[in-house]
Amino acid sequence: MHDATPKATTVLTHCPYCAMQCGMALVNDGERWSVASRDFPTNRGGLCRKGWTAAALLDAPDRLRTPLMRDHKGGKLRPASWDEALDHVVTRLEEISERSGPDAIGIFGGGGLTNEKAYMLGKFARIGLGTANIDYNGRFCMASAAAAGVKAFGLDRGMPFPMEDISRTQAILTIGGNPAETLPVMMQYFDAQREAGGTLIVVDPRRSETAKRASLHLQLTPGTDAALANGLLHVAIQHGLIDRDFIETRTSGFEAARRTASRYWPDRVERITGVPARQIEQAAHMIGEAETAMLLTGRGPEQQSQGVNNVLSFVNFMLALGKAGKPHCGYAALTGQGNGQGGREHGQKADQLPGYRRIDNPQHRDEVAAVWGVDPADLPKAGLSAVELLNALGQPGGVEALLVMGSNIVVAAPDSSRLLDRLGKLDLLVVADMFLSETAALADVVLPVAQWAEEEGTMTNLEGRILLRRPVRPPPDGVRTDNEVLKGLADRLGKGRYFTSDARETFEELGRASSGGGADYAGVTYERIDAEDGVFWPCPSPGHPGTPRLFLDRFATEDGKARFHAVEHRLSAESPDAGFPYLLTTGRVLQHYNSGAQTRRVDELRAASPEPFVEIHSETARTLGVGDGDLVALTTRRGRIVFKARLTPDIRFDTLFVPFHWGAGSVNALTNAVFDPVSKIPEFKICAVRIEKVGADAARRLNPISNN
Ligand SMILES: Nc1nc2c(c(=O)[nH]1)N[C@H]1C(S)=C(S)[C@@H](COP(=O)(O)OP(=O)(O)OC[C@H]3O[C@@H](n4cnc5c(=O)[nH]c(N)nc54)[C@H](O)[C@@H]3O)O[C@H]1N2
Ligand SMILES: Nc1nc2c(c(=O)[nH]1)N[C@H]1C(S)=C(S)[C@@H](COP(=O)(O)OP(=O)(O)OC[C@H]3O[C@@H](n4cnc5c(=O)[nH]c(N)nc54)[C@H](O)[C@@H]3O)O[C@H]1N2
Ligand code: SF4
Ligand SMILES: [Mo]
Repeated sequence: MHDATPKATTVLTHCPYCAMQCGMALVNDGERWSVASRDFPTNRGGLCRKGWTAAALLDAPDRLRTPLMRDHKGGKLRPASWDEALDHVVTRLEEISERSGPDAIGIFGGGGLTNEKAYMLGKFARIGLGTANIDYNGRFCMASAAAAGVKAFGLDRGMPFPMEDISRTQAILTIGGNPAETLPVMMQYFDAQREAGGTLIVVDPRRSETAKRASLHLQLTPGTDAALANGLLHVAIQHGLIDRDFIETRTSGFEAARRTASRYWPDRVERITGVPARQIEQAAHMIGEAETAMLLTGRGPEQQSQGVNNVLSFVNFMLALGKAGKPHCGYAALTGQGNGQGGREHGQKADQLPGYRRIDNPQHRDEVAAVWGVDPADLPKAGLSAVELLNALGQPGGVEALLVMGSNIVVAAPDSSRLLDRLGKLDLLVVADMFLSETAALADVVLPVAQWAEEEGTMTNLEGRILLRRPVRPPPDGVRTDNEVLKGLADRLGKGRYFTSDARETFEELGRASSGGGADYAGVTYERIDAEDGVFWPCPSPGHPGTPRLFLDRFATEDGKARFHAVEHRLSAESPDAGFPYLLTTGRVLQHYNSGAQTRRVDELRAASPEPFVEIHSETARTLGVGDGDLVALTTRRGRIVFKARLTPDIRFDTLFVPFHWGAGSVNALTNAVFDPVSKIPEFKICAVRIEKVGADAARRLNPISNN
């Protein structure tokens, strides 16, 4: 442990960033906060570079400390008092609601919010404002995996087993996930698995940091995941690797999946995916012959217009092998955001009420209305999903006011130039953030809120383990918590009696509201979380131990069986053509987190990774006359942005990769907002693109969002 001076204060809490939610200690030496290691069962003392440097956020010089307002469109943001800002917001919201109905008000939440905030935000939308239109950035993130999990297993918990099980499985199949950069501290379990003789197969168009550690890397063409999965299933059936007993007793729907897979023989799959037939056979055998095996998916296959089907097709393969619902076997989606798991359970989704209840289910409506003390008939219906909501901004009959809490949509949403236009047409944009993010900078009203270590609250990590974040200090003067903001608005709307800003009270209420639902928190208290190093849901009563492992006896479907789904390979929305001959895919680097609003404010991270770039294969670059560090313009049907070229042998010849963490030159000016019909996730991972070398002048003209 840390050798703190006697005067030092130490607070045990968790990292502000990803779904690992690594345990950390924050130490104050009397002057500044710094991060120290904490032995917690998930990260076991480990932190990645983002975690180690997180304390810099607390002292960030450009931290917002007062509400800001604009007196008229196009005017400058000026400081305002909380009363002035909240009064103004409520006056405008009431006008808009009166004129156009409550659904003209939209709310956009985030998977980084604590459970208490996500829950309150959903409640605020439904009974504070009466709007149906609330959704959140998890729609960009876990939506496909979640929908597939419900379809196949009847319940979506990203990882249905504790993370440590990864080290105990013989074979791992990772599809389009790069945990070596995105969940770095988890790699200790992969390393232990490999040291115990296990194998790792990685499916990714790039030889990512994770793929570099793999026993086998299948470097597929972006957007061909379902073809590859069908190919694996085809081989498994042909070569007698499947588990007939498991299929018979624990699954349904195999026959249709088998028929579909019969058309995906390895040579054909090689032609579609670019993965050699021999490697497909090898992979099927490595997983099929292992005693135990796991499937892990990241955003690669999920953030596609076929995202749900892509996941289902790989789940088919695992089910056929009997590698699910058994110890050290199963499917996990690698959840992304800090509270990406809890944030998708408690009602900030357009179609959802707390505890994974559905807003279109009469019984679920009754149950939640009873806890809230309202008439179920007064609860709105399902609203617009994230992309649909953003598409409706400023449109006739659409959404006229938007409250954003926990997302930097200008950087993170697809087809962002179109979004910028529509944001400009809103009557009212309100953003709650601790920094003047690119989105906050466009707002009519900016509300400065507390950071992660300045308030209490729970987060549910990627294993479904509920954790407690402890404050190290109260928020600075002039700053309020998100739930104080919601309470302040609710008071002014005459709905204050339904709301509290107290985190513990909120968590108790959440426990009641989730009771009996799929994600049941009723038996969890802050004290238990503290004493037990986290509690796994479902935990329906105080005496219940929590549920580290799901599905061991039965799946959560009505008949207890997991379901196969016959899935065909379909083309993504755009394929390369003469005008746009390459595939553009997007993702992450280790040093930055999501839109970068936080990590770009940490000097060490900014120095380590200062600007956006495009990864291009060295051979492709050579044919284009592009050298390492040259400026290139990428053009898609939606926009044109200049990047620095980074030459690498580790990407396919036909594919370009750009991380999305920067405001200036956000790659999302290029991405396609088309979405999956079931999950409504946008196709961040695939569009057609042209690349050409340009000079420095062009760079200045072509990047629309100013730097931040
Ligand atoms: N350092 C860091 N860590 C993070 C985050 C961060 O921003 N930075 N964000 C967090 C969040 S919110 C999330 S959701 C997770 C995301 O975690 P990951 O899913 O691991 O991250 P990505 O980089 O988005 O995508 C993973 C891989 O998908 C590959 N890929 C691209 N197209 C395809 C395709 O068509 N098929 C397949 N199979 N693969 C493809 C990419 O090459 C990339 O290596 O990370 C979390 N952790
Ligand atoms: N091209 C491309 N685009 C992508 C992706 C991709 O792979 N490619 N991935 C998508 C995915 S998976 C995700 S999750 C999104 C993430 O992208 P965003 O939704 O932008 O998420 P963050 O950057 O984490 O932004 C959170 C914002 O909320 C603020 N914030 C943090 N904590 C709190 C809090 O407690 N309260 C309030 N009020 N504010 C807070 C931060 O300062 C920041 O401004 O991006 C999506 N966009
Ligand atoms: S792995 Fe995630 S939670 Fe852990 S230190 Fe890094 S960013 Fe923080
Ligand atoms: Mo995400």
